[in-house]
Amino acid sequence: MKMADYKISEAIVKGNLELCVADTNRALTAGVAPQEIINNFLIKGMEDIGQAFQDGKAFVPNLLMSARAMKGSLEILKPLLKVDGKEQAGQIVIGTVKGDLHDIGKNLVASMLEGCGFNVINLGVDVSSEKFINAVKEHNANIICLSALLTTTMTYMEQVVKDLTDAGLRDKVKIMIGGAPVNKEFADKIGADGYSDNANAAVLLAHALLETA
Ligand code: B12
Repeated sequence: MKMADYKISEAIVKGNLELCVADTNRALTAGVAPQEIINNFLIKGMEDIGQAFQDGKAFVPNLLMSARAMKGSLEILKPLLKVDGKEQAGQIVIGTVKGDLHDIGKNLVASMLEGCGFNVINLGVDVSSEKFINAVKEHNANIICLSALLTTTMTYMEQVVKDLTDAGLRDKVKIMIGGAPVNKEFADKIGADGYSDNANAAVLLAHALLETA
């Protein structure tokens, strides 16, 4: 069976949960690695539907259906990604910043991190700086992940960095940011430790930051 024979990405683009789940199981049975399914099919499917949306060929309900299909597949893969017998890779607090309700990408990042051995505390959307800080303290987090999809809310990330510093926590926690409007320059400008534009790279970044921590 060739990789191209699996219709997982297409199922995501079409928002077809049943096909997505069935083909994920088919690929697993044939011995395709879970990580490979995520990298080659899930991320590609979400990228394709995102592009279709940008081009005006898909609409918000399509995106939500796609995310639902992608999640169906991810639920099957997540337990298989768990690192057996090893210690948790780290404690991560993640959330979409205050004023922002976008959570599809953030949840994708959270699931990938969780699947790759991190203990993830997902605070949801519209998360205030205070809530982030309390969660970092409560869970003794080594990484905090901030997501924003709006140019009007990305600026709040700077506030979170500042408040973490004022709370004396800046040296204890690495800060990762992401979301469509942010980039490396912005991450550097606000004093974050890293940025990535996709869920897969977010996992690599988290590992890299903790090894150097
Ligand atoms: C779906 C969507 C919605 C849904 C959100 C549903 C949900 N549950 O998330 C709904 C309909 C609710 C919505 C509402 C609004 N939206 Co909207 N929305 C989108 C849309 C179409 C897709 C976003 C998405 O899910 N992409 C797919 C995911 C997989 O990609 P992603 O989020 O970028 O995440 C990836 C990376 O960025 C990265 N990543 C993300 N977070 C993080 C975090 C970390 C730490 C790391 C390392 C990486 C990382 O990894 C992810 C996975 O690969 C975008 C358009 C677009 N193309 O981005 C507009 C968009 C973001 N929305 C926009 C707007 C304006 C709004 C509204 C203000 C519209 C309105 N007038 O009501 C409201 C705001 C509501 C609010 N207060 O938040 C604008 C923003 C413009 C701007 N520059 O500020 C966009 C760009 C559309 C546009 N072209 O105008 N929206």
